[in-house]
Amino acid sequence: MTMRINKRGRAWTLAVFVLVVFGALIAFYRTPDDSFADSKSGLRDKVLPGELDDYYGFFSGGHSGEIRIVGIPSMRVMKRVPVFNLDSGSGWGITNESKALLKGQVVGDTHHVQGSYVDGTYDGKFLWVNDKSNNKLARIRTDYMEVDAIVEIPNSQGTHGTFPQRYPQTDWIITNSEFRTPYATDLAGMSDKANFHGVHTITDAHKMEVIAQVTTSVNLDLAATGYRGKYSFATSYNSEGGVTLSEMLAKDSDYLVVFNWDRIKKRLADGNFETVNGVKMMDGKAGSDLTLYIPVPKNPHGVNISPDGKYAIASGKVSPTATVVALDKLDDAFAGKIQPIDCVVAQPEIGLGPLHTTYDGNGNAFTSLFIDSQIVKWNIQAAIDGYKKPGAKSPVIDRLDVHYQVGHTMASMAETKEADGNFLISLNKISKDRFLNVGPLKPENDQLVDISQKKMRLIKDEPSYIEPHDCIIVRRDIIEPLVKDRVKMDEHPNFTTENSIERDGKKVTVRLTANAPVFGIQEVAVKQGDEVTFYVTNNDEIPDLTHGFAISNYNINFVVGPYQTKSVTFVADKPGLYWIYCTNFCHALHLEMRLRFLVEAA
Ligand code: CUK
Ligand code: CUA
Ligand code: CA
Repeated sequence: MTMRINKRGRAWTLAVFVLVVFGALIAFYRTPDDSFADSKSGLRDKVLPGELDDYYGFFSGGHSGEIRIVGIPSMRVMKRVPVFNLDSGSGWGITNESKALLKGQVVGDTHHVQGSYVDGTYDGKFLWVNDKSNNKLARIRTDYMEVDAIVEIPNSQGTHGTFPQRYPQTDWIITNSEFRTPYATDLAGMSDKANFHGVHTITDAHKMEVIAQVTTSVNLDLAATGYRGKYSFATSYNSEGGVTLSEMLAKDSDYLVVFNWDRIKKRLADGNFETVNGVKMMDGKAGSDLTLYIPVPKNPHGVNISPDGKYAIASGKVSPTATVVALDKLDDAFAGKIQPIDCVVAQPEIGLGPLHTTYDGNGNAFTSLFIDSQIVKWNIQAAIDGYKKPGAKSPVIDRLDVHYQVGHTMASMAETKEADGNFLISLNKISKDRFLNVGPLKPENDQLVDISQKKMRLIKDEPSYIEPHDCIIVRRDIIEPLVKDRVKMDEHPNFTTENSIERDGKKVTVRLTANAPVFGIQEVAVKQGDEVTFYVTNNDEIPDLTHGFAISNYNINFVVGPYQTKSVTFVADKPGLYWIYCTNFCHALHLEMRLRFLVEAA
């Protein structure tokens, strides 16, 4: 009997021992990305049903042509804002108002969303985003979260990097042309690579008109502006002036190009420029007093300014380094007192495929490593202290595996002087095994990371539709008070509170109110071949009460928000009766909200 109890006791002890050891091993091998537990830092990383997020994330949508508004930390997509694309959900690209901005465009490639600044931080009023495919820049007003202006950037292809002026406020926006092109249109001119140029374009942020362009012989890729309103920046990976991959990789070093705004302004004031295709053009090629060419190792990609305004950090891409440029040396370099290379104050080795750098506001940089699939956290001052000191300690503090192949990374408020070091987004190009298989085209993986502690902690995986390149993370208190529930009704010159049908020859104009659950007119009769314009005003003031307007078989479908007016013009070319109906579920009698459109055969 005693024997058996002892045996049983020993078995229990052994079992408990094995469990403890196992538990300890599991705890030991738990990498930060296994941890979905609550933050130890006190950072709120969960948003429960009914709660609101702390930040607005504005994400570019890549070749979907749109931008997206994402709540952070929940990563919930709140809204897709169509920009350069056609959007059936809102009717962007269908209505006269959006067509006037799009000018026939139905595709776009948005890479970089940026916000408007006052004194080095966001004022929350506007966003800008580039279109790399059709060389345009769009502005979004944040009160309605709609595009209100689009400007074409002439003489530029691969219009890629874009950044607003940060100080004293956003009056200028710069854009870079990644693809060098010639002005010539004859075969000999287009074939001569010596004619190819990059352009750094300055656009008036208020008027949305191009002010001037500075040309370079090298290509210009990512963009940044300083915190003093004096300089803008472009990385160049094609200092070779090559047109093939091998040519563009020939040299070991390319450039960070710096543009001097005081000197550009003086040239404008003096009339010291050429006019090319209607644009004031200045030569900023090597040797020009407008530009400074700082050598950086092999085919650099991103350039980001630290929130204290002291440093520009260019990521090496083909080189495993980040290059730290001290901005307080630029004045001397432009004055010829020091060489461009003397502005480089550190060049730490950080890992393979550095693309973009973001900041926590505490002196640390976080760089995305495309090839290593990591975010690497490193200390800027440590890198400067160890520069060119053999045996110096690595400035790297932490590495976080991300899944997989990260492009941009962005921390909360990191592109402002108010960088707060709370959250970081890793925009990963490949999601591979992280989500259900949905066919050959997989989602991207946008990962949310807690950077409030020494070690980074992965909080969340979020699949996303193609293909956010970049984002900014803006504190809620900056944006939320500006966002409106309804538009100003008289903002549209043809808003209507009355209903009418007018005919002028073959032109028919219908003014139509929409009040849940009725349209103000029940029947509109026209003749085949008439040119018909509908102005539709939503007269409901209740927030969120949106009406739709679709004409059966006429390829017309759009929505109008509270107090909003939109219009559409088309030729009534198909005879018959076509029901016009509300597409947006607005009322218990939403389905009954419709009218007859009669087209009498010619
Ligand atoms: S580029 Cu895409 S990952 Cu267009 Cu900002 Cu670097
Ligand atoms: Cu109006 Cu549905
Ligand atoms: Ca190169």
